[in-house]
Amino acid sequence: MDLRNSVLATFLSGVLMLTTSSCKETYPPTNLTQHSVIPLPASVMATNQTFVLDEEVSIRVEEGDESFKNEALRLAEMLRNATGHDFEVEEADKPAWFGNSIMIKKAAEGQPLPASGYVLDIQETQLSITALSAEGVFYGIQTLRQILPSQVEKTGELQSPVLIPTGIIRDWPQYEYRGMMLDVARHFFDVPAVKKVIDYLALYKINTLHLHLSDDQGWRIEIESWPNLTTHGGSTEVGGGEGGFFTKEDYKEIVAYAGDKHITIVPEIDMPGHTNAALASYPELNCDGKATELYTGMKVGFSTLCTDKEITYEFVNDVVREIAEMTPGPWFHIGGDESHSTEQEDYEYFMSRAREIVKSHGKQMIGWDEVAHADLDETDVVQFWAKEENALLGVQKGAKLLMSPSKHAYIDMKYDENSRLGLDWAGPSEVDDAYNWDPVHLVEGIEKVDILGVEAPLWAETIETLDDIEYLMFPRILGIAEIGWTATENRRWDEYRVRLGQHRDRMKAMGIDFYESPLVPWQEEASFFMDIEMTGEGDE
Ligand code: TNX
Repeated sequence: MDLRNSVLATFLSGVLMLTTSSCKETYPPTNLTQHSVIPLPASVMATNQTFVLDEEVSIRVEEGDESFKNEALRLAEMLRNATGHDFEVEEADKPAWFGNSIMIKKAAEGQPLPASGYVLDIQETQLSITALSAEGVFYGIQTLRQILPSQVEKTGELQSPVLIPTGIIRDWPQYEYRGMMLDVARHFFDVPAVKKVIDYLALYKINTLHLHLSDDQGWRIEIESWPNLTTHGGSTEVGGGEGGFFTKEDYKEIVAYAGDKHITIVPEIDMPGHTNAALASYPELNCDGKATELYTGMKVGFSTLCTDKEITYEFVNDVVREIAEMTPGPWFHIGGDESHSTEQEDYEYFMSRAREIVKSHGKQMIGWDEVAHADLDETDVVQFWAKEENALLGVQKGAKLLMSPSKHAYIDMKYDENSRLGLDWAGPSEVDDAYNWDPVHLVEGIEKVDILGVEAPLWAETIETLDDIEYLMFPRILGIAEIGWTATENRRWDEYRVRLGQHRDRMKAMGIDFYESPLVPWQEEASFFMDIEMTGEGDE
């Protein structure tokens, strides 16, 4: 840290202030409220000065808490990758003597800040992220990341110094569960693809990834006590491709990778319907004792486990036990949708028993909304996708709701009739359809306290590659992220679409193949972070 740089920094902010006040037409003021952060933060206050982020910035974290230190290291690594400069993390609770500092701080207990909230306080010589938990710091870093130019998403392309507008962002989420579901059963997606999805979700503060691990067309998770599930049941997919599956090591790798980014994995084994891959792998799971053929079509509702055989419950117990053992998160999803070939009475009996099995392995059950007909209590979660009366019934039994209304939240739907991928039974679903809804107002009679959160399911009948995932996910997933995070009264489509339009360069920088919806005013990102050259050009 030398005096020269500190003087340069002070000089630069001086020049910036002069130019912004003297030639407003040429340069926008450094106004933090002109950010385009998604999801929209709870409050943003601008103080119209500049923090200079250059190679001399010292990243500091208070001694003592490893999880906070990890977040500081993460920030240093992000800046190192982007600029090529070697940022170090220092353990100190005071800013540096010379030069500017970024401080990662633990909020004092009793601060009026929710556990996963953060305060990003940008002053002229000091930028701090304060939170009660490492998760909160992580979200503060994601906000800072979006305030930086999109080159931050690339290796070695961020030119320093970067001028950051000063101000204070106080922010916290509305809902505890902000999720996406990836169907790896209809088509299989491998570990690198799932990790990419996790990377994407993290930037928008989504904290849950639900993996749909089994369906008629494929079983995708190794179960040691029932090995044919994957060797046979995992060997194909929609259209007849070769399928695939996660070994236990793969699954653990995904769980750990997600956990590092404060994302919880929710495993789903869909039952008693959507089970043809299992029924083809083990004859004893069928009522007639005969294995079915593998299935590579796109129909639903034709398969069922045999609900009155005891072996079925041994099977469910083994599967839930082996997966629960590898899953640190609190939830286990047991499907329960579209069991059209199971008698209603058998369905209710089966789902109630499967739920008990989930509980016996220390997890809370999630089920698609039909599960509301089984025994439920306040520890269970009903995932609303189709029937309002099921959502209400679930709430009457004390369960919480996870909102995935198919008309709005199903990101496997086509955007319009010309979309190159997607289904259309609940759509089409343009970017405004995916944004313009409120979890509380979908079902008459439910209240915010009944709702655990929101989730956007990406079913995979029509998608086969990471590019395909990106096309259906982006940009709709940003809207879902905002619905889960930002208070309804602060959300407006007209304002959101402009902010979203400014994410074009960032998505491109990340290499995302997104759908350029005609409803969004796509544009170059605004540069309230002017660099030196621009400041120079501003002189008249
Ligand atoms: C309905 S939504 C399903 C899935 C399909 C999806 C296609 C739900 C709980 N079940 O099995 O993949 O539609 O959009």
